[in-house]
Amino acid sequence: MKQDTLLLIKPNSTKKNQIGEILQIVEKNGFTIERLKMFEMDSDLADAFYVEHLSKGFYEELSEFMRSGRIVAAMLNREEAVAKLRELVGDTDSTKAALGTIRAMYGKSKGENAVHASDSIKSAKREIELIFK
Ligand code: 3AN
Repeated sequence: MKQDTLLLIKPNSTKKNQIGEILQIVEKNGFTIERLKMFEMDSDLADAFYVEHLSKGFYEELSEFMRSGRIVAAMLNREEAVAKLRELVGDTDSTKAALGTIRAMYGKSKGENAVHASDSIKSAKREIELIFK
């Protein structure tokens, strides 16, 4: 079934001029870019986007990082988009991400992991609404 999912290219990647390369990988893997937006997160948006992580020890670091530069959001569509994008993106910890995944190629650590990909159809809906509202 065709689905939409959300990809965020995080500030460390936009700073390194990797937007084009990452979008190209995504397109080459069968995703259609339906919507595209460049923006900066403020703390309210970070709190809303990462609401499930608000109470975690790493949240301040995560919020600060996500507010440290421009983000590119892409709404992507393809068959089984949510699972396929998670597969293409790789493990949260970039140092453990499988060879050939976006995080293995462009990420540095667990925090600075280059991109975000929605983890379920429900999260994808919520995150797309939040970012493209
Ligand atoms: P994923 O983005 O792979 O779904 P989540 O939902 O567990 O991973 O974490 C959301 C974001 O929070 C991650 N992309 C990462 O940047 C950050 N994060 C998760 N765990 C840690 C951690 N232990 N230390 C620093 N940042 C973390």
